[in-house]
Amino acid sequence: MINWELYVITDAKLSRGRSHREVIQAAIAGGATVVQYREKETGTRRMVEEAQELRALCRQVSVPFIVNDRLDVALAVEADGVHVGQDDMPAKLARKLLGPEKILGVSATNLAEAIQGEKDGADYLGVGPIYATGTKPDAAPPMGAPGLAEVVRHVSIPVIAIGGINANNIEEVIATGADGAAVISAIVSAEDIRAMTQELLQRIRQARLEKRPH
Ligand code: TZP
Ligand code: MG
Repeated sequence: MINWELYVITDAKLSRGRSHREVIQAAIAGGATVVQYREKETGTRRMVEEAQELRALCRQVSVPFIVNDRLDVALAVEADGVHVGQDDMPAKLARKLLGPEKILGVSATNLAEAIQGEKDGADYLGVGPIYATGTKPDAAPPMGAPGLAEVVRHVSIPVIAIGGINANNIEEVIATGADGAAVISAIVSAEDIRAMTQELLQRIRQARLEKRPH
C-alpha cells in the first residue's frame, strides 16, 4: 500500500538554485511520502542522470519514485512508476509498456478524464488544477474543491489533488476525501523545505482526523 498523502514534485526553475538532490532530501526529511521527477527542459542524458540520483535517494528511504511524462526514462532508471498527462503517452499504452507491476499515474482535469483514466489502467489519478497556479502555464481552468469532491465520489482508485495547493488550502483539499496532495511551488520554493513539508503533512493529517466519522 502506498501512502499518497504528500506527493512532492521537482521543478528546477522554482527551486531557487538548489539542486534536485538538496530539494528532495529536505522534502523527504520533512515527510514527503511520494516523489516525482518532473523536468520539461533538460536533455535526455541529463534527465536520466538526475532521475538516477533521485531514484537512489528515494530507494534508501523506501519512498516511491515516479517519473513524469517519460516512460523511457522511468524504465531506464527503474523508477517505481510513471505519470502521464492527457497529451502524453496514452494511459492504455503506458500500462502495456510498463507491465502490471509498475505504478501508472494519469492526470485528469475533469470528471470524464478521471473516469477514463481509471478505465485505462491508472493506479492513481492526479486531479487538477484545484486552484490557480503559475507553475503550469497551460493548465486547465481550476476545478476548485467541489470539482475535486465530485471526482473523489466517482472513482475508486486513489485521487491526488494538484495545482495551487499550499498551507492555506491543503485542509480544504483533504476534506474532499482526496487521498493526498501533490505540491510543487509551495515546497520547492519554500525557504525551509523541510519545515514546509512537515507543516503540510501535519495539516493533511489533521484534516484526515477531522474527516473520520466519530
Ligand atoms: N498539473 C496540474 S497543476 C500543476 C500540474 C503539474 C502544477 C502544480 O504546481 P503548484 O506549484 O503546486 O501549483
Ligand atoms: Mg505530462
